[in-house]
Amino acid sequence: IALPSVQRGVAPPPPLAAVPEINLAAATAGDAEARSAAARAVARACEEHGFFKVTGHGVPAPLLARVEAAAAAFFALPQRDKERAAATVAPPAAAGSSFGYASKRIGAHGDLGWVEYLLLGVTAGAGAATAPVALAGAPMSASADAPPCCFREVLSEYIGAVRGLTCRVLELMAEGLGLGATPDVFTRLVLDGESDSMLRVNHYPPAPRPGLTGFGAHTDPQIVSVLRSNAAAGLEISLPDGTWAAVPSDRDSFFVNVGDAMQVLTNGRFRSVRHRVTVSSARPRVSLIFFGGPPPRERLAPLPGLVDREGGRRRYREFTWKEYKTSVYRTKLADNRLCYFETA
Ligand code: GA4
Repeated sequence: IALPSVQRGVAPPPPLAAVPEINLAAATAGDAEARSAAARAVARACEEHGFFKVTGHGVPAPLLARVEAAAAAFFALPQRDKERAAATVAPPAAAGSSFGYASKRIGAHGDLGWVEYLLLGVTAGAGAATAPVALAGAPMSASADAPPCCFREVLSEYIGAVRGLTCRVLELMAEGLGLGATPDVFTRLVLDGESDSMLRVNHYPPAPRPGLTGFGAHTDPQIVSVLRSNAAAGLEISLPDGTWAAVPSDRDSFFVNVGDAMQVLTNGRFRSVRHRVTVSSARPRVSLIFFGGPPPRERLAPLPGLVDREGGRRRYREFTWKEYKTSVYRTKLADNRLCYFETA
């Protein structure tokens, strides 16, 4: 496989001056005033950047350490073992998704990155944020004595925790939008038994030369994405003026991206943020991203309460998540996928 495109001679973007930051512990344990201030801050970050950082998240540090170690152990396996693990995965839960292990190839239309990854479907665990989750696409066991013997279990535990965190963030988003009367307007989609949510485990090996594209610029199709990485840098976001900013890594925090579906539901008020990963670091980057997605049958359209405030102009037509996914899997990574769903 040819190397992904290199941004030769281009200076790395400057670090994001002020990463919007939300302390979830302070927002949820504090008084009503602290909570509504946090909800407003979340809404502002989603409007301006479509991106913010979450501290005080409550996901135990030992769990983060275990999942990171298990991921590193999996990616350290011989290539043939990783590929064998990919061949033994459960069938994809949602049409269009490509679950399992892959190296360098992203999607089905020729996108390449300096990355290897596991893509897993989160297929069950309806009802409560704490309900156990099942995985589609997780390696059963790469080899008898290899570390992934417990990989599934630790990933399930991690997903349970990160999904709970995602729901608390989604509740703050609803409140920040003035939808406090229906706090579950977004969480119900992610907690649905048929929710098309996913976990992506990325490993960016040290780059053979600096400035290599690990994961090219794109927006995430889902409602929201919640990322955690080790201390290696690489994540960059596109600012409203089109320039890029590097996001300093922080292994003690989570980063939240607004996705395309959320941009639609909010009638464009929240921005689906373009982002990418550049591998310049000498040390490997490991990141885990939980993508909160709706059930395939779910009809998505701008929420009436938000359209009214804009004089009734609906910026997107109604479509099902299944329809959107089908469309997404026809596009290349960098493409604008929402334009086909805009109203005239
Ligand atoms: C980007 C966000 C998620 O990682 C993902 C990606 C998916 C894939 O890797 O299979 C896509 C990409 C993502 C958007 C456009 C299509 C589909 C690769 C690609 C070229 C799992 C997702 O849902 O969309």
